[in-house]
Amino acid sequence: MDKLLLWVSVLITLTGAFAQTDLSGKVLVFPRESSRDHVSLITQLDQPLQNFTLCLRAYSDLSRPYSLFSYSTKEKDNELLIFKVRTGVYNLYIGQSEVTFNVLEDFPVPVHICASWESASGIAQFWVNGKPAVKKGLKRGYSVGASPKIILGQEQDSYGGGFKKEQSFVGEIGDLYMWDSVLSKDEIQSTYDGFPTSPSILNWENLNYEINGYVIIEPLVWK
Ligand SMILES: *[C@@H]1O[C@H](CO)[C@@H](O)[C@H](O)[C@H]1NC(C)=O
Ligand SMILES: [Ca+2]
Repeated sequence: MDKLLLWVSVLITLTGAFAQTDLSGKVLVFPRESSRDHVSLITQLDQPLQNFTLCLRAYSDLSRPYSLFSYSTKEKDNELLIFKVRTGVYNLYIGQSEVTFNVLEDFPVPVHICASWESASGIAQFWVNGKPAVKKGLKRGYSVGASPKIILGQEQDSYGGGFKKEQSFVGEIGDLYMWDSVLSKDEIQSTYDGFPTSPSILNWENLNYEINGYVIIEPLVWK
């Protein structure tokens, strides 16, 4: 590689690594169905996770199944996946296993979703609009793998790829936060109210991301 090219690629790498953006009051709009459009969320996660909580807001009028949050590792494509099956039915995958949560939900309305999991007990919790679904359990003693590819807008069937149009997300996503601990009921409530407590893995107010294809940042108008 010639010197100029090398410097340009170093610069792009540095810019990519340190571009932290405050997206508060904004959403990512996925305006069309495709097998390509997506957003990669970049985070330093070099240790496996024993506990986590993930929260986000979403607004979609899709009635088919779709991915809300796709976290894959080199070993497992569904290492951590939130997949909406249909109105009122969500699947949470950990390490390729899944549990189903049934919630009371209208269609189409904006939702605030939180999912948490604790390795020691295997207990998974799912909250929709601040209300808890029945607790489930899976993958007790497991650790969620490190160095993930985290993708919004598409469901990964391989590390950073393997997208299917029929599982893509069309709609708006905002206020995404992820912690390396299980949040309490009060912490879930304050996140739902718009006051998240110090997220450690992903922070919508300080987000490192990369847009691929047709995804637009717009004001949040439905909260
Ligand atoms: C995960 O949660 C368990 C139980 O709450 C706790 O004992 C453990 O220290 C936590 N692990 C990490 C790495 O924070
Ligand atoms: Ca998959």
